[in-house]
Parts: sequence; C-alpha cells; structure tokens
Amino acid sequence: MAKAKARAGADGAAISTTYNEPQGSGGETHQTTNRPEETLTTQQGIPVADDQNTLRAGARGPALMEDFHFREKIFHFDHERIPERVVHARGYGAHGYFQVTDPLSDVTRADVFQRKGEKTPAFVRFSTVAGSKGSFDLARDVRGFAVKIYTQEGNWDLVGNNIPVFFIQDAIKFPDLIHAVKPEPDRGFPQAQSAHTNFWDFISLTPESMHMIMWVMSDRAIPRSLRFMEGFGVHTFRFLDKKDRSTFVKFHWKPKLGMQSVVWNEAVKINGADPDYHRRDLWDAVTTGNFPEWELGVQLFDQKFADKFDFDILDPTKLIPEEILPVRIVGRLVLDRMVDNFFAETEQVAFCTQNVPPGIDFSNDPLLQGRNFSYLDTQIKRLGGPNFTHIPINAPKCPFAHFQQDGHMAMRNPVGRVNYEPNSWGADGGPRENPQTGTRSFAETDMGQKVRARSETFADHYSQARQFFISQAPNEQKHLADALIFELSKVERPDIRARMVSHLLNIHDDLASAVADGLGLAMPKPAKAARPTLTTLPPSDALSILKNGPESFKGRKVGIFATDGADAALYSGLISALQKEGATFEVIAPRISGVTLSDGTKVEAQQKIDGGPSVLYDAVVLLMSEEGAETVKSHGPARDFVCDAYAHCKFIGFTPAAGILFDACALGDKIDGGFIPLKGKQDPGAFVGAARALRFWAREPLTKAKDDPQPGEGKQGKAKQGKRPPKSGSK
Ligand code: HDE
Repeated sequence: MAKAKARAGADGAAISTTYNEPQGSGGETHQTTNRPEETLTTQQGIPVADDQNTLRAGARGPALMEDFHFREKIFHFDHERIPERVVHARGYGAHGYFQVTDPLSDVTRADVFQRKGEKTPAFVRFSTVAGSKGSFDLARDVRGFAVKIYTQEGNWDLVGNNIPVFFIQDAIKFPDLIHAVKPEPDRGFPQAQSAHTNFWDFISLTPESMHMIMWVMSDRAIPRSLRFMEGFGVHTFRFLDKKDRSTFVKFHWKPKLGMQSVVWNEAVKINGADPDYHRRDLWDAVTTGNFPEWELGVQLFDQKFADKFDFDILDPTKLIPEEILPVRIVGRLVLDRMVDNFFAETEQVAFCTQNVPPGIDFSNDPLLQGRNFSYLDTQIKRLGGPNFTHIPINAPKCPFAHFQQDGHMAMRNPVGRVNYEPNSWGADGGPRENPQTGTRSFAETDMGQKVRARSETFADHYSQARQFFISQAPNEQKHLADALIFELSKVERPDIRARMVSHLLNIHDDLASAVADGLGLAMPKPAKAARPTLTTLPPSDALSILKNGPESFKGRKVGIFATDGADAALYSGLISALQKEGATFEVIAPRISGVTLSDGTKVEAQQKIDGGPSVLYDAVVLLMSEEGAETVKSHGPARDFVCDAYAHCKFIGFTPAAGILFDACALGDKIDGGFIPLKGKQDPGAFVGAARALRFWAREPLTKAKDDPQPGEGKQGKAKQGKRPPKSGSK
C-alpha cells in the first residue's frame, strides 16, 4: 500500500500529496487529504525533523556528506525529468469512458464492441506535434488525439490525429519530415512552427504531402478547443469477426459540441495571453462537470469497395469522403475526470499502435506498419526500460499473465517456480496460450517480390488536395491562402517559395494565384505531376469546419468587459441567458477587485483588462456606464479588446455607453449585424441567439474562388445526411 503524506504549506496548512500505487492491480491511486498529523519522511520512511536547513559544521561552516535527507532530496530532484517525446511532446490528458451505442458484433469479435450501453474505461492524450513540452498551445500544427481504451481483452490504443490524412506515405520518411519541421539544427529555432525554410524545403520536394498541407494550412490546425475538434485513426484498419472474416475500417471521433477554430491573428495573440489556453479549457470543462464528448464513427468497407475506389485505401495521404462511404456512429467517448498527477499519468502514458485487442487488426498501410515498430521502441527510451506496462496508467485493467520478468524497475514478477512455457507443472504451470480466445491475425495473402518501391496506386498527389480546397467555405479558402502566404513569407529562399506555388497550380488556380500574389511572385510553371489532377471529385461538406459547427452556444465562453455603474438588470439577464444556453463567462474589469453595478451590487472580476484580452473569448459584451466608458476609452488594452473582437469577427453585445469606446477605436461607422445592442430585457437572449453562429463572418473581406461550385452545391455535398446549413456569412 502506498502512503499518502501531508506537508505543511507556507501558511502552515496541510497540503495533500498523492502517491500512485505501483503494485496495484489496475492503476488505482490512493489519496489522503489534509492530514496534518502526518510526518514528513525520506523515501526510505525515515522521519524528518528539519526540512529548511542542511546539516553543516557550524552555522557558517561547510555542508556535511552525512546529511542523507539533503542528498536524497537533491538526487531525486536531479532525476525528475524523463526525455520528452520526440514528437507530440506537449500534451494534455484526461480520463473517461467509451460506451457502445450500436454494437458491432456483425463485423468484429472485439469484446469492447459487443454489448450496447457497456462502458469501458479510457484515457485520452491530446497534443501538438512539433513544439517541445513547454511550447504554446495555439501553434499552427496537427493535434494528436491518442485514445487508450482499457478493454476486457487488453489495451486498445487508437493513436490518431485531428486530421484524417498524413504528410508521407512511407514511415522511412518520418525522421526527415520531423527534422525538417523541428528547430533547425544549427540555430535551435524556430520553436513550434512550420513557418521556416527547412520545413517548406522538404515539403516542396515531397508532392505526396500536398493533401496534408491543405489541412494544416486550414483552420483545422488552430482549433479553438480540444473539445471542438474531430479525431481520426487515419489508417485503414481491419475488423475481424468470429470466423476471422475481415472488414476494412476507418475510425472517426466527432465532437458533440461541433467543430470550431480560431483565426490566425487570434492564435498568435492567444499564445502570448495564455500559452496554456487549450489545457486550461479542458481542465475547466471537466472540473466543472461539462464533460467533453465525442461520437465514435466507423467507415466500413470490403475489398470490392477498395478495388473500385479512386485511390488506394492503404495510402495514408488519402481519405474516403463521407458522402461516398457514410460514417456509422457506434459509440461515445466521454472525458469526466482529470488526472491526479500530470507526470504519473499524462507524461508517462505510453501509446503503442500495435496494441490492438482480438478482432481488430492492421492493414498493410506502410505508415502503420512502420509505426508498429516505432512506438514500442520510443517508450523504452522514454520510460527507461521494458517494464513501462507496470506503471498504473499503462497497465491493462483486465487480468493478464505472462512470463516476461526482471529488467529496470520491475514491479511485478511471476510468482512461483515456473517462468517458462511449455512446462510440465500442470495446474501450477502458469498461463497457457489459448487458440480460441487469443488474438489472431488476418490471413493476408498479398505478398510479392522483395522490393524497395512505392506502389503506382499511391501516385496521385493532388486530386484530394483540390477536393479539400473546393470543399471549404469561402472564408475558409481565404484563411488557407493567407496561411500559405504567411508561412512562405518566413521562408528565406525565393526558389522554395516558387516551388511551393508550382505545386499549388496542380491543386487550384485560384489558390495558386492568391498565394503568388500575396508573395509578390511571378507565376511559375506547374510542378511535374506523376498523375494529372482529377478535377471531377466533387466538394465534400464534411471537410469544412464552418458547415459542421454547433447549433448552440453551449460550451462556449463570453468575456464581459464591465465598468462601475453598468446596468445591473442587463447583467443578470445576460448571466441567466448564458447559463440557460450552457455557456460560461468571465467578467473583465479595469481592476481585479471587480465593479459595482448600477444598483450597488458588487461583481467580482476574473480578469483585469490587461490580462483578459478578447482573444480568450468566443464572443464579448461591453457592459458599461458612460462614466466607465470615458475612463477606459484611452486605455490601450481596453481598445485592443474591442478592436480585436471586431477584427476577429466576434459578436459584440454592447450597452449604449460603449459607443464612446467604439468612437475611440474608430469603429463608430462600422457597426454591423455582429453588434448586438443591449438595452431591454429581451436583448441578452438575442445576443446569445446571435452568438450561436460563433462568428459574424460577413465582416471578413474575401478572395473568392471563381469557377468552382461553391461548397454545398456539389452532388455529394447535397447527399450528406444531417448536414447543417452554412453559418451566417459563410457564403
Ligand atoms: Fe506518431 N509517434 N509516428 N503519428 N504519434 C509518436 O511515440 C511515428 C503518425 C501520433 O500522446 C511517438 O510515444 C512514426 C501518424 C500521436 O503519447 C513516436 C510515424 C499519426 C502521438 C511516433 C508516425 C501519429 C504520436 C513519439 C510515421 C496519426 C502522441 C512519442 C510512420 C495517425 C501519443 C511516442 C501520445 C507519437 C512515431 C506518424 C499520431 C516516435 C515513425 C500517421 C497522437 O513513436
């Protein structure tokens, strides 16, 4: 049994400390809170009398070697770090469960999918890819979406991303891709950015990355919240039924609260205002009982479908549009508990793509095959040895029995005399293999000559990139072009910029000209393409964020910038409208002590204006008295609050006195439909109603694609079930 210890805080109050239970059968933790009677000890359990002073020869003399408490404390501190993950170093995890809503016993024998309503414990770690552990959350980057489901037949790790395709087709190129995106080796910068010469050099020489580039330059790469993004297994996997018959499967996680991203200028500012924006958001949601939720969907298909599909289903740079192959919703993932200790759980969690229970199997996707080597290998380096499954967060929660033994930090070894198999010890001989219930592989017959070659069927690099681009709403297309211009403007070599534009010409002329124009570049010739771009693929609404946003303002956050003397009735009306909607809010005030409303009510502030810029909120309200507005109108952060909310197309609720601030920000003649006046009782409700659209996109100037059907007008786009209409202003 682990002991929980308490230590005295600076104010003398007891602070609880939690220890993980290393010997536990399933990773339980023991926590004892506020037990001031407990005595501080060394790791060996020896009570400590003085934790403030080292033992020394005389009050001003040298320290003594025999001070074992000091030496142990410093030794442990010196070893507190383990290597950060080589990619996905910055991450944030939470516990929850996976629940089956539509059993899949028709296609898989995987135990986790058999019984409707059954809940299975899960742990999820979200991450960015390029930045190191201490980097900021709103980097333009792919987000990791790694899920560990502790099934009754072993751990299933679905180690996915928030983007359904990847940069490369063969795992052997992964180190090159990551070297190119990470800080350049001589100078050690830039941190957590793809906007630099080496990255675009590699990309412009790697045409297979073009589809993924569309996604990472789109708003998908700057999500508003980890709660508002999709997840994908990326590769084609296999389900195996009881008779080992195979069905191909692609996995999708769909956020219950819809998708939402920020705009780039906002991302840049959030990184300064709150580098922990995403983790704070997840922490706040889970700890206040607003449990984030995703639906698990599967795309199921057979060999016949694979044979007639336009692209190779083993190629991880391609997706199967939902309009061609609908996503069947089979379960839900709910995150309802934060970790007890970040290091013990989020840092030590070890995902391995090869962890699949019976009934789930791999395809020959060359990236997946490579990953199946890499993940186990990396955990041994990171966690220091082969016994990382003894760490509670990694241990299965089902019974397990094997003869693996010894090694660094072994917490569990087989008991008894037998540690080998086969053996003659009968019932005392330990676990035996079981051909009936044990995991079996698909009887793959697809073998060939030993070659180092890329299949011809992987050679089309541009068609789905084009399909992604034409599926975006005009605002999204503009963001994508702007992102490319931004990133390529950070590239020091003009030849690399031009090479990238030559690829864009194979994707879409409008995109290529917008980017060439933004870079001030003469239009180059199109890049030589291994296959001509198919211009017949229709737009797919499922690929757009704006067409898959939420229907309510639930889970979103309003920043209420209030001053003394603001209307008390409007304030309380606003709070109840937000609460009714399931939205949250923070009060931002000139001073952190808060404000006094018109009826004398005191309202606490969560942020002083300098620390609560509008980029942290989904919509803002300016709740001001005339006197209050006069006081703040020349204050820089107050003006930035308003200017940024306007520039980022946010809905702005305002009391009449806020006009003073609008004038000070030169916005007096720019009041549009995104400004919601707050005067009477009904107005707070009207503000929340408008804010459901999340942004007033009509405010944003556009560069329009000329000759393509607008998103939603294509044949496939119309076919999509449950499609939501584009949000206001997205046309
Ligand atoms: Fe990873 N990847 N990866 N990756 N990956 C790692 O494993 C690797 C790829 C993904 O929260 C590493 O434990 C190779 C695709 C996530 O702990 C490492 C290749 C996808 C996470 C590794 C890929 C991913 C990782 C580093 C090309 C989406 C974070 C630390 C063949 C489907 C998991 C670690 C967490 C982490 C290797 C490509 C997702 C080095 C060789 C494609 C979400 O093993």
